[in-house]
Amino acid sequence: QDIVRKMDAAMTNGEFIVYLQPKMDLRVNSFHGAEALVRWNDPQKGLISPAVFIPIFERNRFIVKLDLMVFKSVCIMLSKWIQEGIQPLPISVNISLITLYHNDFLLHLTNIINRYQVPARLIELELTESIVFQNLEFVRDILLELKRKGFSIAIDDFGTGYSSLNVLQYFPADVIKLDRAFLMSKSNDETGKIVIASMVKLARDLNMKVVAEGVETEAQIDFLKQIDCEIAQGYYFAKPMPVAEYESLIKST
Ligand code: G
Ligand code: G
Ligand code: MN
Ligand code: NA
Repeated sequence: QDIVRKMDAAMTNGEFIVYLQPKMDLRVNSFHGAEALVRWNDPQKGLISPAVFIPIFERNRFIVKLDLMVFKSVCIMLSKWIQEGIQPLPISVNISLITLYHNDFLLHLTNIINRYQVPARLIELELTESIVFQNLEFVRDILLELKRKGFSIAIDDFGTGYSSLNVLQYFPADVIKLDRAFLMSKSNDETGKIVIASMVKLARDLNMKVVAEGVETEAQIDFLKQIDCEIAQGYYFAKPMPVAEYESLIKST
């Protein structure tokens, strides 16, 4: 448990930093909100990508603390914007399956939003698609409870796993996020385009929003607009950036 003590120290030292990546509303060509993505600023190694440390933290369960820290940072940010009279756009937070299963998860979230007086509707919780294959009913109940509290639910990495369309029917999601690999593999040929277009239509018919992830090219944007996909996120618009940079970006528009 030496490593966990080291992680605790890193957290106390403020080594975990929240970046934001904007999401764009393609219909009106304006900001739709942002996704919070954590980075580890290690004093020796510099900025470390979550792709490296999240899997480790999922194994040693430090992820529960980290997800809650990110959630709290986002609440502090939103509450500051509200106090400054800035109309805040929603922010999404990634929640690992381990965190979702933690006994006091709901209690912690409720305590934090109450403490910072943040309306739950400004927060979207992103859960990766694979969660939906384990303990179906248990997960569904938690999601329903989160929705009752006002949070939005997004299914992240959609299209990567073995998701069936059943997932969309059974899980009370508000948003599906089409995985970047899915967009890349499908948007280049006619059959792939039909698959994406049908998925977007299905989601819309089920009253869900669709966010296309990993959008890098103008051609992808044109295609997404053509099939009425409303929201896009990706390097084409902006990479994940420090909070101050995001603030000045949204203030300048
Ligand atoms: O930021 P980047 O694109 O490198 O993120 C890599 C992966 O890490 C993504 O799958 C993302 O969902 C995950 N990730 C980023 N921040 C968090 C976080 O705060 N909590 C969890 N559980 N996952 C995160
Ligand atoms: O799993 P999740 O969707 O949370 O992962 C988000 C990850 O995708 C982050 O690591 C982020 O930096 C990365 N990302 C975001 N936009 C793009 C993009 O346009 N291209 C590529 N290659 N990666 C992206
Ligand atoms: Mn995500
Ligand atoms: Na994704």
